[in-house]
Amino acid sequence: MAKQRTLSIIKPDATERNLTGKINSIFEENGLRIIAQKRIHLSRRQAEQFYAVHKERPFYGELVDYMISGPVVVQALEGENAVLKNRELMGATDPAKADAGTIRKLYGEGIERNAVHGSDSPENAAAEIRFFFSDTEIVG
Ligand code: IDP
Ligand code: MG
Repeated sequence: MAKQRTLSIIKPDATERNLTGKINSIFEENGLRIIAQKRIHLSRRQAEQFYAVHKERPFYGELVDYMISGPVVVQALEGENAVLKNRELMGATDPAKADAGTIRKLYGEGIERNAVHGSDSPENAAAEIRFFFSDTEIVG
């Protein structure tokens, strides 16, 4: 399988607890290369746009509030089968249901404060990477 890219976000609950390095180590030790990265504070509008797919879900408002409650680290990851690989490393949305050793099992605090975001398909990955990064900010 060819190299693939995916969008990852280290969420406010994780940056608050200074877990960026530990989470990045998991990516790097498992064949994902961080080819773009920046620490930013999302605006409400950015968070609303990014999660627009969840607009009708009951947790949408809270999710947006949470995502703008502190800094996040947005990053593009590259590697073999990167989208699925990252989803495997992340674990299930609810940390209580995530497999042992996954990022969410290790570091998630709850179903909302679950430490990381990862794209769920190659198509969404491309759109999400474009949402945060220009071509010159991505160095593979
Ligand atoms: P994913 O991040 O595993 O792809 P999604 O269903 O796409 O999960 O949900 C996006 C984010 O919304 C989750 O990562 C989590 O932060 C939050 N979320 C999902 N389901 C719930 C819920 O039932 N209650 C509160 N927050 C939720
Ligand atoms: Mg999702």
